[in-house]
Amino acid sequence: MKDMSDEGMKFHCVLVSGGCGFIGSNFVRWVVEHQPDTRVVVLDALTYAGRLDNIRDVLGDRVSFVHGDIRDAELLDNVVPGCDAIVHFAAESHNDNSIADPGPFVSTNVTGTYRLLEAARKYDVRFHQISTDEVYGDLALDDPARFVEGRAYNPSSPYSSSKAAADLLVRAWHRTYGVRATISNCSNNYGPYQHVEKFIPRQVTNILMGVRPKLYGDGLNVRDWIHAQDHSSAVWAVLTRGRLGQTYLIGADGERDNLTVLRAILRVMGRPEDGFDWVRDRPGHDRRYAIDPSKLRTELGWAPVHTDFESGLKATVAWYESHRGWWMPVKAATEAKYKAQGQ
Ligand code: NAD
Ligand code: TDX
Repeated sequence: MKDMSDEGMKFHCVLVSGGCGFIGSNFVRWVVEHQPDTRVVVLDALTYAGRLDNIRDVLGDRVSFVHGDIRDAELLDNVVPGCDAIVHFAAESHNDNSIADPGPFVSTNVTGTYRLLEAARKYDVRFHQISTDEVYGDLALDDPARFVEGRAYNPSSPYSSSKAAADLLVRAWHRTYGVRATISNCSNNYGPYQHVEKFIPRQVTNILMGVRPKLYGDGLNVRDWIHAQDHSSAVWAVLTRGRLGQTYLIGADGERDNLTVLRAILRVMGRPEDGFDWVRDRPGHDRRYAIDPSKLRTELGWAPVHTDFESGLKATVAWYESHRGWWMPVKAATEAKYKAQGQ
């Protein structure tokens, strides 16, 4: 089934939960491109955030698709034994949605992770948990600290607390049952295929539709941006070479406040830098996230490729400009939700 080489563990078949979402689909494409000996089975419920179109170009001999829910234990009995690793992306992922309606977050992120862990235990399959830096809560703007692996969990939102709960289940299943598990906690991703509910695609598509971008609160909240392809290469490094039972933080030294990012988008798109609206702040809005990726870099030798944020942003803007048919059908409903929230 699996063996070791200088490059680490080899996996012949990886089950990717949530592989039709933003980061999951980027990861599937990354594996197809960089790991010729690995097959991928995508398991996805195709919620509002998941689309088969996101992986249609790579479906075939090496990538297959199973339409189903990670909470369905019977389905997992059929799908999990065929693979030697699970990379678990599936989640409800948007903070604003979690504030409006936390139920699906507890159900998919906590119960769903529990079901997958039980399947990994039953069939002795390697398990990698995709998590977020938000489990650590936030930092003050003037705090010189960045998040490190040993920091105590202190999540703020229903979304981040459900991810924190899931991470704790992973740790317990490793320690108690010996499930061969690792966790990675990554910072904010950007790139193609991100849903228009998220910050960068929302602003880019607003501008493309002639609508003014919307900035929450005072715009000074800081996020630590990383390209989804760099997240993918880091996940592969942890999956194949990470120490079992360990957590690895993934970040690319990309701290920027929201106002700076929005002005960069406006500049790249040839609009005046003050051409946006200030809107109601997010309740409980985390002030700053910042990742210290030293462990990943020194222990696993990982480094990001997309180190120039402005050029990554330009390419992302170009992707949304040339994929109107991808985002247009969901734009109006997304904005209607925001409007109802005063955002
Ligand atoms: P996304 O919302 O774009 O995609 C989530 C995918 O999961 C969708 O394809 C959806 O259909 C699927 N899904 C949801 N519920 C499911 C269920 N019950 N069963 C099966 N499939 C289900 O999310 P994303 O932004 O790509 O995030 C992916 C993962 O990465 C999440 O676990 C998230 O917490 C984590 N993460 C995201 C970021 C970020 O910046 N977006 C940063 C760090 C970590
Ligand atoms: O219209 C907006 N205006 C605005 O100012 C939106 C949608 C967001 N914002 C702000 C809120 C945040 O400070 O921009 C920042 C980024 O917002 P989101 O894209 O919603 O991301 P965030 O809440 O930081 O969470 C993201 O990164 C961590 C992902 O959605 C999570 O899945 C991941 O875990």
